[in-house]
Amino acid sequence: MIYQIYPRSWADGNGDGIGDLPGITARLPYLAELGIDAVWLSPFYVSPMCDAGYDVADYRDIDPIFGTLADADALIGQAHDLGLRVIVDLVPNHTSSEHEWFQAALAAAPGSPERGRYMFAEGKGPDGAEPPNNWQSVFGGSAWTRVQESDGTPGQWYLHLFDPGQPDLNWENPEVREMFLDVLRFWLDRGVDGFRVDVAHGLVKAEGLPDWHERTGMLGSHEEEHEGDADQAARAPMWDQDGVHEIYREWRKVLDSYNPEGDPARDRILCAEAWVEPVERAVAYTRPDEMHQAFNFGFLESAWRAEDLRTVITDSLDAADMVGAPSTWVLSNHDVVRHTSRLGLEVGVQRPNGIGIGDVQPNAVLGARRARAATALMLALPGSAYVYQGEELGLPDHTALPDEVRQDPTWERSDHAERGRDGCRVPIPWEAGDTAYGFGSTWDTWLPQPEVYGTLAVDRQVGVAGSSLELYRTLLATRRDLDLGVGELAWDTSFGADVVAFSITDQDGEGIQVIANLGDEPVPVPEGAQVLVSSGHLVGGAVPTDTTVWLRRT
Ligand code: TEU
Ligand code: CA
Repeated sequence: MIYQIYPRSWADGNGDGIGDLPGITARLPYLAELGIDAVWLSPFYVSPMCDAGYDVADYRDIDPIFGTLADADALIGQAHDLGLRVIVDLVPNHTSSEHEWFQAALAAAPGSPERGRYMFAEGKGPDGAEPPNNWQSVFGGSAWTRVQESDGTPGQWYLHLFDPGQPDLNWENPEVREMFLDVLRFWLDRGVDGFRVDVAHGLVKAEGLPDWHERTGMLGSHEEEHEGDADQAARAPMWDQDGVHEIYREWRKVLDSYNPEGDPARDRILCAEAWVEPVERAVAYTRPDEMHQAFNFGFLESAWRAEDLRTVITDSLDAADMVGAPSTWVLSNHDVVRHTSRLGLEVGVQRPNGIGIGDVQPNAVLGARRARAATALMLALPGSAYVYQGEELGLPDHTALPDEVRQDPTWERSDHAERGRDGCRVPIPWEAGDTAYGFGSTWDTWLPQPEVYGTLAVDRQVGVAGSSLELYRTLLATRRDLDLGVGELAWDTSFGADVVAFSITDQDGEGIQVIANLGDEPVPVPEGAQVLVSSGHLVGGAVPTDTTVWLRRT
C-alpha cells in the first residue's frame, strides 16, 4: 500500500500557502494510523516550477519552497520511526531548462559536448526555420523550441516532450547515464527506500527521430489498425523504445547493492510510470532484473462497466504473472481527475484532462458512491495498490477553479482546449474549522480550496461510521490482516454479467468473497456469509447498485 503525497498540497508548515516537508513530517502519524506501507513523494527538488517540480534544476537539493536537505532527512527518519518506507520521485527524461547542464548547453556551440547531453538538432527548411520533426508536446504545441546562438542568430532546436522548460536529455550519452547513477546513490545514501520513475518509457527515442502522425498522448500506441507488424507500427518513436530496458537493468544493480543479503525488509524499489500499451509491454519494465513495479493505468482508464473491469483485471494479473511481478492498481494521482469526480461523469466518455467552469459537471453523489465501490474493489485485488492523497477523504476534484489561477502548463499550451491537472492538486483539508481547513495558517493557498473540502476534512471523518476515511481504514486493515495483496483471485460468474464477483484466497484456503454490483438490480448477500466491509448501506440484506462488499463465508 503506497500513499502518494503531492508535497505542494499536503500540509503547509510555514504559512506561505504551499505545502512543505516540515508540514509533511508533522502529519506523518496520520499515515501510520491510516495503515499504509510506504509514502511516495512527488518531486521536492530545486525547480523553477514550470511543471510543479517535474522540471528539476538540481537533483541533489530541495527547493526552498519545500525546505532543506535537513528537512528531507528529518522526514525520512520520522517515516522510518513510524514504520513507513519513503519513495521519492525521479525525473530522468528531462531536466529543467534552469539546470546547469542546460544553461551550459545554451552557452556552448552546436556540436559541443554540452549540447550533446540534450536533444539538439538543426531545423528543417530554408534557414532551419522549421522544427527538426513534427513531434508535438504532451502539453500541446510543438515539442521543439529554437534557441538563439551566442552571436544572436536563430540557431538549433531542442526537444521537449513536455514544457519548453523541460528539455529532454540525450540518454545515448554516457555522461547522462553516469549522472543518474550518482543521483540514485545520493538518495539511497540518505536512506530512501525507492524511486518512482517519471516518464520511464520516454528516455530513449527511435533512431533518426522519425515523424509521427498520431497524437503525442502519453500512451505509446493507439487503437487504430496498422498495416504490417501491428505492435511495431503502432509504437510512437518517442515512447517505449526497447533501449530503455538496459537503463533500468543498470539501475537495478545499484539498488540491489544496497541490500546485498537480499533481506526483503531492506529492499529498495523502482516503480515505473510508463503509460504503455498493451499491458504485456508495460510489464516488461518489471522483468526480474529491471523494476519492481509499474503503474497499471489500464485499471484507472477502465469504464465503470463490469465487463471492462473484469477484462482489465484478468489481463493485468496475467501479464504480471508472465514476469513474476506483482500487479499494481491505481485510481487517482496528480495527473488525472480524481476518481470521485471521474466516476460521476457519463460512463464510457473519454476522461477529460481537467474540469472547469462551463464544462459538464460530474454528478457528485453518483461519483462518490461509485468511487467508494471502485476503491473497495481495488483494495481487494492481489498486488500493490496506490492511494493518492485525499482520496481516502472522498475528495472530488475542484471542478470550478477560476481559469486565472490555473498553473498546469497544459492550459496555455493547449490554447485553452484542455484545462489541465490543477483540479486534483488542491490543498488537503485537515480540520474543518481552521484556516485553509487546517492545511496551513493562510487562506491564500497556492490553489484555492472548494467549500466542500470543509465538510470532508479529516476531523469531520475520524471515528465517524460510514465516512470515507473510516471505510479506507477498514479496507486497509482487513487487506493487511488477510494478506489479500498476496492472495489468489478466482472469478465467480454466478451473479450475472453486471456483477464483478470473485474470491481472494490465501495459501491456507482462507479468504474473502467480493461482490461489486454494477447492475440495476440488488444482489442478495449469499446465505451464511458475513459482511466484513461494505462501500455503502445494504438494502434488505442485498448489495445495491454501485456498491462493493467483502464477505467471509462462515
Ligand atoms: O507524467 C506523465 C504525463 O505527462 C501524463 O501523466 C500527462 O501529464 C497526462 O497524461 C496529462 O495529459 C509525469 C508526471 O506525473 C507529470 O506530473 C509530469 O507533468 C510529466 O511526467 C512530466 O514530467
Ligand atoms: Ca509552506
